[in-house]
Amino acid sequence: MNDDRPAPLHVIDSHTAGEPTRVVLSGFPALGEGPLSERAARLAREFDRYRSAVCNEPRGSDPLVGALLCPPHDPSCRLGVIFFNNVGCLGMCGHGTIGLVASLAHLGELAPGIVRIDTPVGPVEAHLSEAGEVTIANVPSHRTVRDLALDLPGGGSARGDVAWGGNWFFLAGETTPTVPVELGQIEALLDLSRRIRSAANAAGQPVDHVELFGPPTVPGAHSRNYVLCPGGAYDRSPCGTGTSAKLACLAADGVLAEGEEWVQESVIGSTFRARFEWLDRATGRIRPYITGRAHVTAEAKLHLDPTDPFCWGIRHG
Ligand code: PYC
Repeated sequence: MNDDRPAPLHVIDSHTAGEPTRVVLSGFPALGEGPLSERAARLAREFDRYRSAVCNEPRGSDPLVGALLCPPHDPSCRLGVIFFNNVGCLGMCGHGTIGLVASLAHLGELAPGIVRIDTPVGPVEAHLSEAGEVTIANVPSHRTVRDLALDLPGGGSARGDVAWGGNWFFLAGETTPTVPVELGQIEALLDLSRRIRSAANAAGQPVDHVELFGPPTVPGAHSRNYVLCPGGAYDRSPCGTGTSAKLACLAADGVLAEGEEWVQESVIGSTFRARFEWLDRATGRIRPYITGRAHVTAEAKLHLDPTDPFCWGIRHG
């Protein structure tokens, strides 16, 4: 055994409504103390290769979200977590929080009940039911721009809202071209959503995710979405932070009442149940509640062999 070999990373994998999460339980370099936002910045500055080793091929895949378990900074929290993906760190991750709670329950480290979790964008609360469902009380969410018109690079246009749900979203209404939110249209959805994100960023909007909508196909669902993630993958789940941003827009438009249920279907046909409570009607700030279920798929040690040319993952860009 080579003595220079970094310690293996102990991970547990799950999927939430089809979207994968890999919780890193141990082996990651220590990020020190302080707010999780500062620790995420340190991760990106000094240990980005570990993020890539966890999420990118050959060990990971484009849609995979890593969840580094760490001590909380906020004293009201029992756990801390930093989420990351194939290209960098995320603020919050709804499906990832559901995956984290289900994974810790699987390991016998969490019992049904409420757990507060610190994240780089503020604390969230998760409730694990006896039946294994997880409900997240997400960070305060709000819409910042209504009905923004965008001319897209390469032609076409889009109108939609910009909202915060723990990450920044452009939620498209009308688009030209119009692409059906169907699995058979993934390439066209990817092309359209990438061009929307470029146009939103060029217009000075801090958008990292793009959400397109279509009619639901699952009984009881209100809408079906397609969500472009920062690294070019699409979310297999209905996206917890994206559904939070959607709730903020529905609340601001007066289309959904406080406490009323919204069932969001994903492009693969999985669902989250959602509702909100008002935090401040004047500024449009809401507290979103997102309910879903995760299933554990694997527990593993990731080996980091410095003689492996792809030890630190096949990087994007
Ligand atoms: O569920 O919030 C979410 C999420 C963000 C990126 C992928 N999933």
